[in-house]
Amino acid sequence: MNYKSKSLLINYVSVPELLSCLIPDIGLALLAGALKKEDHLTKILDYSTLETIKRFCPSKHLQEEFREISGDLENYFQESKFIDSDLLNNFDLSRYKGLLEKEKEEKSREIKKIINEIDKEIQVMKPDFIGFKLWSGECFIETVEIAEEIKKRYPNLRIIGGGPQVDWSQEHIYDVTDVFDVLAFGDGDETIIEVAEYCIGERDIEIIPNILYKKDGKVCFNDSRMVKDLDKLPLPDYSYETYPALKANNKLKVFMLEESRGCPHTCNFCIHPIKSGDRWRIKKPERIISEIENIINTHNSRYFRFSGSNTPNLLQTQIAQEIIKRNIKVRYSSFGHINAYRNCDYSLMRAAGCESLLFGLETGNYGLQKDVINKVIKVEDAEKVLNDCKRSGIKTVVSVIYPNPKETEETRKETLEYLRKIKPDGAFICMPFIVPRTSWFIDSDKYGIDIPSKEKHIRFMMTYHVRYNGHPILWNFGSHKINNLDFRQQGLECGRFVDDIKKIGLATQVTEEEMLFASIVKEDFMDFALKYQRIRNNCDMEGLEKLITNLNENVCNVSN
Ligand code: B12
Ligand code: SF4
Repeated sequence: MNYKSKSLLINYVSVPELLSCLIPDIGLALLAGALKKEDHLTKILDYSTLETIKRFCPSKHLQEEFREISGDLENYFQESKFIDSDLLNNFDLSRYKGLLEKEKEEKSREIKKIINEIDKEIQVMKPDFIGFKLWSGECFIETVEIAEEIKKRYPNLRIIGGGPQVDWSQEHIYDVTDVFDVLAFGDGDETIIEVAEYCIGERDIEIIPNILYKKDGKVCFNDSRMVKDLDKLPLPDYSYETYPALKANNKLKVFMLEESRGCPHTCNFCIHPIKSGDRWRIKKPERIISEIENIINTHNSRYFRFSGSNTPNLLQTQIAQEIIKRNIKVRYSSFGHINAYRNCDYSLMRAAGCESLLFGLETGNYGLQKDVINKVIKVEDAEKVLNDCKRSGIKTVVSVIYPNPKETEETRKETLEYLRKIKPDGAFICMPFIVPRTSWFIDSDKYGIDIPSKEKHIRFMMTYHVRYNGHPILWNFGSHKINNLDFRQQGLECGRFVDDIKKIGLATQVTEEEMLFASIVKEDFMDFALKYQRIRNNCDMEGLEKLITNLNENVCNVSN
């Protein structure tokens, strides 16, 4: 077969921390589907795998050193224990940072090997371009390191970056590196075809939508364009030929299911409507079901997580109706919005296989909801939705930001009271992220967010690494202040709030997808989450392989 172009698409996330990082990457699978449909050859090299976790596992000696100083702080969230204030106040931060440096040295040896592996792929395929998915966190710096070395070895090979980091940071990526010939933001499905044509000299760069690039030292932005009809998109390509990491148990065989893009709400902290549009674009339920059937037929998996940030309630109902009509046995989890979900038919959704839902609350205080978050959710509405879910057997997680800008002792108490009243199965507490291009970033002064240098803050957000399971004191530090609290104090406050959540008897830091994973092996979700944490903290690679194998062996089963 004569292909128009050849490419490698790379997903590198450094050390995949969450179990959900092993879910196959729908973004790259979609790009591969689009390329293949137009006769462009492509292959996905996904390093977010079990193999990568194993190869980045710190040496025994380093593991012991970490354990010695972090102790209980490492698996703080899911344990029901509380952290002694002496441990926090006396925490040896500089020694901890020293250990992180040592960890970096160990990792850099593996990164060199990864570069050589990519090099071998290049020699075999001789691609016209390489596309990197760019995330934020330490993985961004490492991806840049990989891309720069590849560029050094193959100066004429075009290197493209795309994905969430570009949505956040846009032209600021060029302050860090010039390695990317093109950066793609927003929807990539149509852009990737035009980028491929550009890379083989068949399209002018000026007319490709959703990209930025450098010309004569200046950054040029092209127009943005969203995919109008999601139903017309090719199916994501999860074939072993295109996506070899899916072989064996290197990835988790739970799949993302794209039902919608965009969100009509404009919460002040959220990038989603900026990236994907401030109105919903939805797929027809029949099309969604055909994607489900495709996964069942090719990978024998019946477990899905919807990828939309705010799945419309009507679509939820229609998907459930269609699943029941066709008698397809599946389990799935999704995000939802309490205000829109007040009258959902939860019994129907449960009967269709809905296992768990995550609702963004952010705060229980009306003033903060209105002035800081821009999402007002009445306690009685939340109570009704969560009770309805409970009665139907659907588990719920509510996410809360703490400390919010303008947070006070009073608002803190109100949020706790609110949570006590609505009793979700889990509460997920996040520190506030001040994401570039959002209202919290642009109008920071209005919210009492003190960002000494916006340039520096963007740089910080590019590499910000959340250690999801460790106490926030272990997270890396920005220079911005919220309510006059520096970053370390925000971390301590967040930890104090998590302690209070535990005291009111709620499970913390468990996600709706972990609830879905636990249902595959019919375990209590908290036991499952804790087991995963212990395995990771003990670097028990055998245990991890067993856990993933067990999940993958059971994704074909759905029982009541
Ligand atoms: C579902 C989800 C996940 C799933 C991902 C499942 C999967 N592997 O596909 C899970 C739970 C694993 C996950 C994990 C993480 N996530 Co997440 N996630 C999301 C969420 C809710 C939806 C993403 C999605 O599926 N979108 C739909 C698909 C189709 O879009 P897409 O993947 O972005 O790809 C499109 C474009 O971006 C573009 N594109 C993507 N890559 C490339 C590459 C090239 C070359 C080109 C041209 C185009 C292109 O084309 C694609 C098709 O249109 C978003 C929030 C949101 N609604 O966007 C956060 C979000 C993307 N996640 C975020 C983060 C930080 C993470 C983590 C890094 C967290 C962590 N520190 O561990 C991890 C790492 C991811 C990993 N693979 O290991 C951030 C991204 C921030 C950033 N700037 O990087 C977001 C925006 C949430 C937030 N905090 O605001 N995530
Ligand atoms: S937080 Fe949720 S509801 Fe608010 S804008 Fe983002 S996606 Fe929409």
